[in-house]
Amino acid sequence: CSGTSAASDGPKPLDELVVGFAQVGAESGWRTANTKDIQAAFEDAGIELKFSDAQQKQENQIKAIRSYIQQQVDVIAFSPVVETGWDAVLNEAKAAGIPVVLTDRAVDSADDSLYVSFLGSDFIEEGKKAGQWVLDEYADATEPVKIIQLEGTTGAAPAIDRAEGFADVISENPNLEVVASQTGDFTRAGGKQVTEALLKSNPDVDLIYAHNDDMGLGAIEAIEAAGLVPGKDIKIVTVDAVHDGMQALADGKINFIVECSPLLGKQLIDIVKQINDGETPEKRIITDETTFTQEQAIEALPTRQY
Ligand code: GZL
Repeated sequence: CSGTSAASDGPKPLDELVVGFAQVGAESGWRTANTKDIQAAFEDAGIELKFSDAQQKQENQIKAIRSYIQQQVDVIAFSPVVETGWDAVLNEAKAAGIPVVLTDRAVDSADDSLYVSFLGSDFIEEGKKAGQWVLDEYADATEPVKIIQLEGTTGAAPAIDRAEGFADVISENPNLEVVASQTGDFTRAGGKQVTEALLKSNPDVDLIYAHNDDMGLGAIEAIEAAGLVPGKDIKIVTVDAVHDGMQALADGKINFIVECSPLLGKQLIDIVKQINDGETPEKRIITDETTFTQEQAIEALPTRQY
């Protein structure tokens, strides 16, 4: 029974619905929180979820989507590890009449009929919020402010957009200069390795902008191994606001975090129900999120869900 049955035979009982989800991997605290939230939401809704972990490899996600098409699931949802290379498999899902929902990350496809809805953050906005904090922090700087950027996975929407938003805002102050920018692949180990290398070639760096908390946490390890004090000798700004990042912020090792909510499960269930009821979900659903200073992290930590 393919996805078109909802349109032709009316809604299915929820306990007959099957959704295939192709997850990126388990590369960061954000990703594990996202997976847990999605699995819990399907559990609560009584809707069957077939789940795959692609270990951050696009070919594994494509394989998983093809297998969901073979199994004729009612809906396919996934977080594209990178923006490009999806048209072929998404056209196969379309030909099979199976609606596709993008969660978290975007595809760059020109044909937006290939997915029903895109649920996730505005990553450019996140980059701008990080840039604004840096602009404010160094508003009175008379000397050049040297910045290292730890990029997310090469080609991933959050990496591309967080870099774009950040660069856009800091360009307002010519003193602010990104002296080095390299991918740490959104992982703690990647953040540590890249920071170790870049500190050697840029020993006088003032600030590290990491596209996620995990790479920022790796940078903290590298900074401390170099005998420097994170948050003081080298300031750190990150994105996500997962528990370990918020703890480092509360401890003063990170200076500012832009939140990126992984809690997409309930909204994904709403989209699946709308599709099942033959309704048309909103094409773009942007998640609500905020930012945290040290004081706000100390305040928020005790009640954080993840
Ligand atoms: C953002 C998400 C990113 C997180 C990282 O929505 O795609 O991937 O910022 C995660 O922590 O690895």
